[in-house]
Amino acid sequence: MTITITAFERSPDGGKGLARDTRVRWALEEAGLPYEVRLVSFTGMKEPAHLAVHPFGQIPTYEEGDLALFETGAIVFHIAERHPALLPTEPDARARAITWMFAALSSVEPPVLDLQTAKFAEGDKSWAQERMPLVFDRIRARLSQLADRLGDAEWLDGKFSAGDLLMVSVLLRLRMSGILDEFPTLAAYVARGEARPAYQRAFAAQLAVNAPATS
Ligand SMILES: N[C@@H](CCC(=O)N[C@@H](CS)C(=O)NCC(=O)O)C(=O)O
Repeated sequence: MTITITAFERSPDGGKGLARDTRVRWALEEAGLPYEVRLVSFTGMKEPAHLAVHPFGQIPTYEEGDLALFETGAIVFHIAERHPALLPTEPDARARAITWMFAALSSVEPPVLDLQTAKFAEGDKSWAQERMPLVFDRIRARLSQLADRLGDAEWLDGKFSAGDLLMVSVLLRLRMSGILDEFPTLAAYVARGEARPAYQRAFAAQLAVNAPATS
């Protein structure tokens, strides 16, 4: 059955791979599953046809036959459940990998996204600069804990899993801030994720859509 995901018609990041379709593309590439992409505009995302699949009017979505999913955590989990390349089959290792998926999205992504909110949604407020150190401190605190747990390991729990895929995807959003470089083991961890052939294919595919046109 054909898998169709949605992505921005033109991503605001101009092809840096930060839009969340990249993590779904990455999971599909790791699993070796072919997929098609339906591009949607910001207006189209808020129209009934897209809202029927994604109640919050966002990307990405995932459709396969009668199944329609939204939320990258659920989509990556759905892909990973059927592919040992992304989730170990041994029950305890599998449960730990799933724990890292939740950790990426519920414990690490919120402070990371707060930086984006502070810069882009609140940057013009009179109190924005005052709040910024707090935002950075919360990110540093979380990264420090994550770096402690990762130690010198290659991945978070044994072999690469969907937990690493989501964690690397979340951490990539910090690259432009420079804060990742304060944690060399995490920077190296992210670089290992980016070096995976499946990530490279996912990145290239989104770039082909989003790269600024050259004259
Ligand atoms: N928690 C959701 C977040 C989805 C999300 O924020 N998507 C962004 C693109 S990366 C979007 O569609 N933004 C446009 C909008 O919210 O109008 C997920 O992980 O799938």
